[in-house]
Amino acid sequence: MSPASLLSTVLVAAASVRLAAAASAQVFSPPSKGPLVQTANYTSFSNTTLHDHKVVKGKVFDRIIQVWLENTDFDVAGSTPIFESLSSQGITFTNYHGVTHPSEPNYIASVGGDFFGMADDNMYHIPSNISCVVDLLEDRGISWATYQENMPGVGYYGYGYTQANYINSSAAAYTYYYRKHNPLMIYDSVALNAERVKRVRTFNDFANDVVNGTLPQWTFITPNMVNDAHDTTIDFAADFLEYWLLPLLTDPRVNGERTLILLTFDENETYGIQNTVYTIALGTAIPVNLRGTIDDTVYTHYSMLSTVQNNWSLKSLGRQDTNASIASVFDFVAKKTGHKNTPVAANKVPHFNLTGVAGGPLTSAHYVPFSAPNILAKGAGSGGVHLNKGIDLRLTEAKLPAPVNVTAHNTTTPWQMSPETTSGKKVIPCAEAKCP
Ligand SMILES: *[C@@H]1O[C@H](CO)[C@@H](O)[C@H](O)[C@H]1NC(C)=O
Ligand SMILES: *[C@@H]1O[C@H](CO)[C@@H](O)[C@H](O)[C@H]1NC(C)=O
Ligand SMILES: *[C@@H]1O[C@H](CO)[C@@H](O)[C@H](O)[C@H]1NC(C)=O
Ligand SMILES: *[C@@H]1O[C@H](CO)[C@@H](O)[C@H](O)[C@H]1NC(C)=O
Ligand SMILES: *[C@@H]1O[C@H](CO)[C@@H](O)[C@H](O)[C@H]1NC(C)=O
Ligand SMILES: *[C@@H]1O[C@H](CO)[C@@H](O)[C@H](O)[C@H]1NC(C)=O
Ligand SMILES: *[C@@H]1O[C@H](CO)[C@@H](O)[C@H](O)[C@H]1NC(C)=O
Ligand SMILES: *[C@@H]1O[C@H](CO)[C@@H](O)[C@H](O)[C@H]1NC(C)=O
Ligand SMILES: *[C@@H]1O[C@H](CO)[C@@H](O)[C@H](O)[C@H]1NC(C)=O
Ligand SMILES: CC(=O)N[C@H]1CO[C@H](CO)[C@@H](O)[C@@H]1O
Ligand SMILES: CC(=O)N[C@H]1CO[C@H](CO)[C@@H](O)[C@@H]1O
Repeated sequence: MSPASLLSTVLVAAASVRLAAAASAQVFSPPSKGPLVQTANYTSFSNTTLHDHKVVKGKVFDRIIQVWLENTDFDVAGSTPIFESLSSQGITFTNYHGVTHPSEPNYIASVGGDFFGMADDNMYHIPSNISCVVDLLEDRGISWATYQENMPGVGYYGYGYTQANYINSSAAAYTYYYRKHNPLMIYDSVALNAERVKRVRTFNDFANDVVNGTLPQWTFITPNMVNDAHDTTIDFAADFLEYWLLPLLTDPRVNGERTLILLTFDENETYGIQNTVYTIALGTAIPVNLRGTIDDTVYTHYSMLSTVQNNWSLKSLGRQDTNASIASVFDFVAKKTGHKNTPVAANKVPHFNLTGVAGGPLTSAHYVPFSAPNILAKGAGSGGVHLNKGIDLRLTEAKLPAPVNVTAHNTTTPWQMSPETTSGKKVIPCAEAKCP
């Protein structure tokens, strides 16, 4: 079947799903006069900009912007007109996967190379000796930032933020921002570092940075809980993209030369099936002859890491970012850099619709301490495995103890913090050295 007819078959199949979901929807309303205009709907105004004027040239792109939407099945996104239109301007990845369920572990995996067993959306932190993409980027002097819509101020640490409902001022206050969608804030190496945390920014800061010409080379963008489709529908998110993304696509301060823009979803909405999410690679970095095409290479959120490593010859994290079968470099990049991906047969694609079965440091049911990165791993960049200060290389995967259910001892993993859940139950983390 030709790529085009394949896509339209997929689209027709999903139309009914969309209609069913639309009934009780909130209606999109723009939070500001435009994506580059500051607004009181975002709580604090920005009066600082970054000062990132240096551009470290990559092999294929000089800037990457990830925009993450929420919980939508592949077919549902694909049958929404704006996605069809964006697909015609870029490359649609038809075999791109979230790495587990629910949201938070997917976000932390995309910047840290693992979800560390996490199987819920609770409040966690990850110790400073565990590296993430920021360590790799700073190694090579590549500027970075994350922009979180409705986060109330730069480097806000809290679990969520509830404010006046800007869409309907007579409705109850609304929680537009959640930390679970702000992955870098969960890594202590960022959150507890006074310089780095200034790069965990709001959408008002985004406006200020773009207007001042200082949008960094690596950016991660999280729209708020209604605009990203989490609390709403794909049609709502489509209206948001029309308001926010479309004007930026024609703005050279955002989509300037050699810019790659990735529009993706954290996870598929239906847990009982494979976790494929609709992902489009857009931007001036996409070769003209590939616009409007489909790429069916097996990718995951780990591909976001391996592709960046490959482009800028970065070190790796020595985790799943170096697992060749699930961290393929985007094909249009690999073709130019000469990187060889490991092909995965259609019947060998792992199931990524996991629900709480993996052991790791961020799960109370199967708690295991953090392991050191695999220092022998070979990533898609050059150079070795990055090691943060304080990492104990003796703690290899093989030497870790068997998983323990610390819940049975009335504690949680040491890396969980209050609030444990929305039920407000108090959290008592076990002290790491003494965890059962
Ligand atoms: C806040 O959002 C509402 C809803 O879209 C809009 O009517 C209002 O103009 C916005 N406020 C500002 C200052 O942009
Ligand atoms: C800058 O913004 C911060 C946060 O909104 C505010 O606390 C501070 O007073 C502002 N400073 C100036 C000079 O406006
Ligand atoms: C994701 O969800 C959709 C439901 O629309 C389902 O048809 C699909 O099989 C799931 N996974 C893939 C492969 O998109
Ligand atoms: C706004 O919220 C109020 C209070 O919940 C509700 O009665 C009203 O229907 C809402 N308006 C719209 C346009 O949804
Ligand atoms: C994951 O998806 C596969 C393929 O659709 C299905 O067979 C399996 O039962 C699903 N697993 C879970 C935990 O839902
Ligand atoms: C690589 O990923 C596959 C699929 O998730 C997994 O089965 C395998 O254990 C991983 N390999 C390593 C070395 O972690
Ligand atoms: C990471 O640091 C913590 C202290 O914050 C320590 O307990 C742990 O053993 C270290 N883990 C590794 C893998 O180095
Ligand atoms: C862990 O312990 C809790 C409390 O005893 C229990 O409810 C839960 O089923 C256990 N989980 C696993 C995976 O053993
Ligand atoms: C955990 O708490 C329950 C209920 O308070 C109690 O019955 C149980 O003995 C406690 N378990 C441990 C290991 O302390
Ligand atoms: C901190 C800073 O330089 N901000 C500037 C960003 O751009 C706007 C509009 O040009 C200026 O008003 C700010 O001073
Ligand atoms: C071939 C090429 O452009 N390589 C560049 C990739 O990125 C690094 C930055 O880490 C540059 O130093 C290389 O020159």
